[in-house]
Amino acid sequence: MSKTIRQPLTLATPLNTTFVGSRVLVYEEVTSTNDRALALGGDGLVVAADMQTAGRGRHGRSWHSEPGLGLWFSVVFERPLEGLPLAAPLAVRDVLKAWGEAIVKWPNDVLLNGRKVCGVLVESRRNRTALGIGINVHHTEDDFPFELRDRATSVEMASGRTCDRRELLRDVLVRLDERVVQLRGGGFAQIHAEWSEACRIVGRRIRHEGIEGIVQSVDRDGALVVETPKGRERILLGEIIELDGA
Ligand code: BT5
Repeated sequence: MSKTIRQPLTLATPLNTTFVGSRVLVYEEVTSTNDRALALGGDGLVVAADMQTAGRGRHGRSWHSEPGLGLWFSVVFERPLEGLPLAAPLAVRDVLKAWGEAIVKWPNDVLLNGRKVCGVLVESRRNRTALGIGINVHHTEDDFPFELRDRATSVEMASGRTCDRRELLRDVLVRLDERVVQLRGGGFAQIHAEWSEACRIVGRRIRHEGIEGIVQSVDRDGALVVETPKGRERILLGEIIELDGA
């Protein structure tokens, strides 16, 4: 298993952004970049780390953060901003298009060539929000734990090309900044529509906790509105199984 940190994580060039990256702090090790971001605060602050000892996903799941092999970072927002969990995967997808077939998977994963390459975790404490993004970059299959090997990929695995983490971080922060500017300028509806389209989930038959139905729409919180034999259900959390390829 490769444990070598290939190149220290810094930014490739200064950021020319409006909001994201007002400061950028890079740590060798943190528990979770979201923890550090929420503790420090500062609108637009980016906290990145080579290593997370307790990287996490949603609902208490863990996020595998092999040291030095990925981008593990968080952005701080000091005011609530509706639409962040939708805007972030779109920004990552737009950058990763250059590295393979990048698609957004409901609710906020990004897949590269059909496997998960990125996860997004938005957490808030009072008015402060941390937008956490994890992107696998240098991993080979052996760098993932056994149970993830058939579901996860990295930018280099998917593309077969060498990727500079520093450049990828810069590209993602720049794209993210554009999306944040769009959201702050009243662009929620547009981002919601784009994200909803990108998830390709409307019209599909799904199963969730024993209930089956057809997805009618995705509401403003990102929840699926599903028509089931027992009426309309709203699914915001948990795993869904897609039952057809429509
Ligand atoms: C996510 O949760 O996908 C959100 C992951 C967010 C990670 C970032 S890293 C920076 C910041 N700091 C943190 O502590 N977190 C954020 P969820 O949808 O719940 O998916 C978690 C599931 O993805 C796990 O249960 C595994 O099945 C799978 N998984 C874990 N690590 C993975 C990895 N590195 N690549 C692909 N899949 C992974």
